[in-house]
Amino acid sequence: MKRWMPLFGLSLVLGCSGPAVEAPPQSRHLHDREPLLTEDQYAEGKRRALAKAVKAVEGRGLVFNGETEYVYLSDFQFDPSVIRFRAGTITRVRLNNIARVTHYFGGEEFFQYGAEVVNILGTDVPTIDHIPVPPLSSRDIYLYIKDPGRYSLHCFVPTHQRQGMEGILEVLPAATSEAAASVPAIRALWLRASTKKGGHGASLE
Ligand SMILES: [Cu+2]
Repeated sequence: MKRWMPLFGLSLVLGCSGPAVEAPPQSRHLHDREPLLTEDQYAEGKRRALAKAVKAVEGRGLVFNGETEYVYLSDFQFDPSVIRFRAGTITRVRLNNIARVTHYFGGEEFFQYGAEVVNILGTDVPTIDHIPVPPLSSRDIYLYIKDPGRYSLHCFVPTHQRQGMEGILEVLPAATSEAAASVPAIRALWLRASTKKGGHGASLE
């Protein structure tokens, strides 16, 4: 047994440099633009969103009180392939992998600008750009939703993506006038974008 140990160590090293498609990717930052708000503003927004989304219930402890999106991962698609979120909320995403291989949920831009993982209610999700979902299993992730926009959703495995495992993660502007007023930068961006497309921004009033 002992004489196999160096070989085992070598295979670990080689494994890291080889085409290890199942390894979770590292977080990568694109720096195409600045986030819309400051770190303090995101922290304050997250604090308020958490206060709304997590409630203490007599006899049940903490329970989640927000929206849940259900996403099915299979060979090779996301269902639904377009998932919408509301800025300024904590949203639970229940990922169900119905395939016999690991698939991944996420995208670089989405996790740079659109959302941030928050580990609450017993979850332990790494802050990486693509979240692995093991075969035939489910996992919940809780996201603090940030900058509005349309972000690419894709599986981390390039061959899966090429076979159709991609979609859109769309972050809509904060919904209520109260929330919109609390994030003027987001509201202004939305109004500017809407005006360009033909003035639908008025519906926010
Ligand atoms: Cu996949």
